[in-house]
Order: sequence, then C-alpha cells, then structure tokens
Amino acid sequence: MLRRSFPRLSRFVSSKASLSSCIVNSHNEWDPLEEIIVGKIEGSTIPEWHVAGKAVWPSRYWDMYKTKAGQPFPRELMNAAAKELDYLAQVLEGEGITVRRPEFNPQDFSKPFETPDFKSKSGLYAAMPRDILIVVGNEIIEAPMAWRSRYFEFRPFRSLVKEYFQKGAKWTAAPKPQMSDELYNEDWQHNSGEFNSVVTEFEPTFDAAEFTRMGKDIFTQRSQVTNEFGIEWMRRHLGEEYRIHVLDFQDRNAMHIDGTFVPLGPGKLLANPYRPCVTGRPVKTYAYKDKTYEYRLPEMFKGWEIFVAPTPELSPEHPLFFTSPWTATCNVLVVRPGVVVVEAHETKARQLFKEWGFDVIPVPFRNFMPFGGSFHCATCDIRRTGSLQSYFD
Ligand code: ABU
Repeated sequence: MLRRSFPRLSRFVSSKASLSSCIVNSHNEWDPLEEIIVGKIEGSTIPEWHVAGKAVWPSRYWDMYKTKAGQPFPRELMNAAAKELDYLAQVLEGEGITVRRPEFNPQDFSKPFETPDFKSKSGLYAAMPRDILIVVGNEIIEAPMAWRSRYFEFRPFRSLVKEYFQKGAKWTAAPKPQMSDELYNEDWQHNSGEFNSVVTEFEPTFDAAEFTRMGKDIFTQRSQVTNEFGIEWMRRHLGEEYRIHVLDFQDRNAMHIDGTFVPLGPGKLLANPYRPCVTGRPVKTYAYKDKTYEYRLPEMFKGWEIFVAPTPELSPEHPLFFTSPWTATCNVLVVRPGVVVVEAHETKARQLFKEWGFDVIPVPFRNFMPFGGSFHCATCDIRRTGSLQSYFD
C-alpha cells in the first residue's frame, strides 16, 4: 500500500523563522511572490438566474442567466481569455514565480447537481482562485461561497490543496453552507438607503476575496456574498493573533473587497473613488465626476498614502457579466514591493502607478474581465517571502 508522509505541522509553526519555510506562506498582498495559482477559464458555464445574482449581476445580462443557464459563455471570449491567462502565467514565471493551475474536467461545470437543500442547473468555473481560497500564514482556507452555482468550486483546486497539505501546509474548509432558501432574502430589491444584503444570517457565508491581508490586520466588508456570521467565523477561526476590521464603503452591490480597497505595500493603499470608505476619520478629499468626495479610514491608517484609482477606460459596451468596470484599474496584483501588474490598455492607470513610484508590468486582460475580475481575482498567492508582522503598531 502506498504510504504518504505528512510532515508534522509543528515543524512549521514552532517559530516565525521556520514558518516561512513552509510551502504555503503569505501574510499580506505585497511581499515578494514565490508561488501563485492562476485560474483557468476552460469549461466556464453560465449559471442559472437566482436572487443572489440579482444583487450584483448587471441587469443587461439577466436575460442571459434566465435563458442560457448551463451553456458555455461566448466561445470567442473564453478562448481569448484563456490566452490572456496563459500569458499572465508566462509573465509571472518570467518574474521567477512558480505558477500552478487548477486541474479539472472542463465538462464538470455544465453538469446539473442537487443537494438535500437545492438544485442547480450548473456550476460556474475555476477562473477565480481568489474567490474560493485565502492563504493566511501557512494555512489555506476554502471559503464557504454564497452562490449555489459555486457550491462545488473547491473541487478544481483540491489536488493542489492536497499537495500543499502533504508538503506541510495547514488546510481548513470553512463550514459548508446549506444554501437552502433560508440563506437568501427572496424579496430582495435594490434600495437607495441602508445596505441591504441578499444573504441572511442563516449560516456563515463569505467568499475568500472579501478579506484583504495586511499582516496581523485583515480588512473586510459586509457584502452581497458575505454576512456577519461569516466574518465572525473568520474572526474566531483566526484567533487572537489577528484583528479583523469591518469597513463600510456604502456599496449597495458590494461583492469582494479587492475591487474597492487594495493595499499596495506598507503605508500605501489604492482606493476606488466610486466606493469611498466611510469608516473612521477623513483622510483625503478628491473630485470624481464633478463631485467632491471625502475618503475616511480608521485612525490606524494615519500617515498612509492613499492613491485614488482612475476611472477605467473600458468602453461602456464592454461585456461584464458579473461586476463593475472598476476591476480594470483597481484589481491589480503586486508582484513584489514596488512592482505591480496593471491592465495593458489602461494607459491612465499605468501612468499614475509610475507617478506613484511603482514599476508597472503591463498585461492585456480585457477578454478575461467579463468573467468577473482581473489579476487579483484570477490568482491566489500561495507563497510570498516574509513573516507575520503588524503594520500599524
Ligand atoms: N473580485 C471582484 C471585484 C468586483 C468589483 O469590485 O466590481
């Protein structure tokens, strides 16, 4: 019988120095990248219409979800997006980073499935590892997710996660949600007042991309996929070594913090001007579309530089099945301190990053963006050189 050896975790957690020798080691969004997962678009399937999607999906695509569930997204777009992902992988490898890709049967997503609590006409994709996986230190956490179509999204990543576990990483799957009707506000409507989430507090739920890591401080928001129960699960799971902060961006369509609030390095933050943070004291005012906005942040950010992302140059007709255009300029990937991957067609963003003192690696990604994100979403960093620190004490 084949016997596998599983290194004892204590070998990797006994001290900070040995912690960083673990195959999985990432504490923030900017330390030098050593290993990363890049998603794959193959097999991506149109999910079925559901109230959870109504809260975030642009209304011009509602008919597509209602009539084409279980079918592939437009082939030409998928082929072009696949090439962009392969090119991103090549660029990252050129930077000396080990790139891993999920392994799955592309037919998987188009199969209907059923649990005791719900039926779904199909799954979705393996394009966005950032949504399903988060690395905190030497631990990989699989997120519960909130959309029924994403219930099995951990599967394409399981062979990688098992391999990382066998090599010494800690592995946790957050409580699997039932996703029964009780999880959703069936009568959910857009309103112009208080934030109104389509997910109830029936059980913990979150997507991994709802948390952004800055060492011992981790920032999140309540959103259309993340409830208070889920945030509390994460808080208790990570324990006293970490502080979870909940910020408010007054974003009624909130879903994933990485198109809104993007740390670029210690003391450097990229802010989405359309979604100003209202938590804390004023730190910056700026003009956006003939209006002046005040950006607030908790006191702990005193002295931080706030860079305001430019309006994306994408045409209003550009297909975006799941998200706003803001991923074009906000959803960047920091490769190492001072070096950032920026969408190649976003000339204003590229120029600004240079003015802000960054080296820019331009990568075309406009065909991938329709699927719901850009470089940060399409990846999940597995190992960055560095150890757990506080950037705020
Ligand atoms: N990770 C997706 C971000 C979506 C958005 O900010 O529009």
